[in-house]
Amino acid sequence: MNQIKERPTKLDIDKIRSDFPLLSRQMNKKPIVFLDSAASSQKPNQVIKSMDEYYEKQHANVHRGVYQLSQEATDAFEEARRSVQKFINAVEDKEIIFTRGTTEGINLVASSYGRKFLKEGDEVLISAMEHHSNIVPWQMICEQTGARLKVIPVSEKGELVMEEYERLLSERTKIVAVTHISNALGTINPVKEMIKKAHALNIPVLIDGAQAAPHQKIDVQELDADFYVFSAHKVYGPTGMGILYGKEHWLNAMPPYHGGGEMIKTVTFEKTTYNELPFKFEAGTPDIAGAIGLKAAIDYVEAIGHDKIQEHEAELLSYATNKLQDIAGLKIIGTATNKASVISFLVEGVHPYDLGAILDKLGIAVRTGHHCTQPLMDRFEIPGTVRASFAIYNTKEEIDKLAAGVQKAVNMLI
Ligand code: C6P
Repeated sequence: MNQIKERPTKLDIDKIRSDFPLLSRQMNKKPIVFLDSAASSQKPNQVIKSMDEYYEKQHANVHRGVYQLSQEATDAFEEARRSVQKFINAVEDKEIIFTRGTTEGINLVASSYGRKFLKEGDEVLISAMEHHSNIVPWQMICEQTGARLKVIPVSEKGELVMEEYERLLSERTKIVAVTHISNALGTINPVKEMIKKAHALNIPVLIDGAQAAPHQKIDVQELDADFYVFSAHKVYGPTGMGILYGKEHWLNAMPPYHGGGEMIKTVTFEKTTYNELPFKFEAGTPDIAGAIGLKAAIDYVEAIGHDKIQEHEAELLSYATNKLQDIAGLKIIGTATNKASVISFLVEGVHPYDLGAILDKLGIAVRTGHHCTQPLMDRFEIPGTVRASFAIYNTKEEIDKLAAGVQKAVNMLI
C-alpha cells in the first residue's frame, strides 16, 4: 500500500515560547525581543530543571566512587555522552569528548594534533570567515612549530572561493579547519565537499560547528569529518559545556591536552601512563550538570525535530531579509545562496553601535561589532555590523518590531 508522505506540520511557537521563561521578561519596559541567539540561545525549562534536579537529587563526583550516588551520577553523565553520540551520529561514544565549549575544543585539537603532527614548512588551512576561536589557536601552534597559516578567501557575497581552496590544498597542508556556518554572515559552507577534497590528499579536517549544531542535523559520518566541535549554550543548553568529536584513530594518535586526575592510568614520579578514550582528554572533575543539561537540550531539539526547526528558521530568514531590504540605505553583509538564520547589516551613515543602543531601548537585543571575526570585517572594509540571529522561539511579529525599530533609529540618527 502506498504511504502518503505528510509534510511536517508547523511549529507550535506559543507552546515553544512558553518553555523559555526568560522570553516573558521585559527589557527597558518593553517585552524582550531576543535576536541574539547566535551569541547564546535562551534555555527551556526542561534544561533548567534537569540541572536543578541533578544538584538536588543526584550530585556526586563521577567515575570515582563505589557508592550508589556516585554510580548514579556517573550513569547520568555517560548517558549524556551517548545522547551526544546519537545527536551527531558518531560511531562510538568514546569519540565524544566533553569540553568547555567550541573554543576549548579547537584549542585542544590545535595543541594536541599540532604538537604531534606539525613541523616547519607545514601548512594549516583556515578561511577568511573564521571566528577568532578558529584562528588564534592555529596561529599559536604555528608559532611553536614553524608551520604556516594559509587562508581561503571569501567572495563579495560572503562565500568561500572554492577554486582558491583547491589551489591552496597541497602536500604541505597538514590540517584544514573551517567553520560550518559563519557566525557573522550566516553563510553555510559546503563542508562535505571540502572534506572530500582534503581527504583526496589524506588531509584531516576540523569543522567548527558552533553555529551549525543549533540549526541543522549534524551527521559526522555522512560529512566524514575528522573533528567536529560545538558549544552547548548555542543549542539551548548550558554555558561552560561543549563537545569535541574526533575520529577514534586521530584521538588515539594525539597526546593528551591537559594533565591531571581522570586522564591517567598510572602515575609514578618517573612515568605516567594515560587513560583510554574519552577520559585521556578529560582531566579533572568534569561539568557533570552541564552534560546533563546538554542531554536535556538535545532531547528538546529532537522532540521538535530538525525539519521543523529548519523550515521555521528559513521562513524567518526570508521574511527578515525582505523586510530589512525595504529600509532605505540598509545593506545586508553576506548574501550567500546558502544561508542560516543570521542577518548582518549596516545602514549608510549610521554606526552599528548607535543602532544597537537604540534598538536596546526598544527592548530589542541584537549584537553589534565585529562578532569576533576581525579579519572578515577587514575583508569587507567595515568596522562591524548589526547582527540579528533567529532561533526556534522567534516570530515574524518580532521581525516586524526589528524592522520598525531600525527605521525609527535611522530617522533619529540621520
Ligand atoms: N560566537 C557569536 O556571537 P564559544 O565561545 O567557545 O562557545 O564559541 C566560540 C565560537 C566559535 N566559532 C563560531 C563560529 C562561533 O560563532 C563562536 C561563538 C558567538 O557569534 C560569541 S563570540
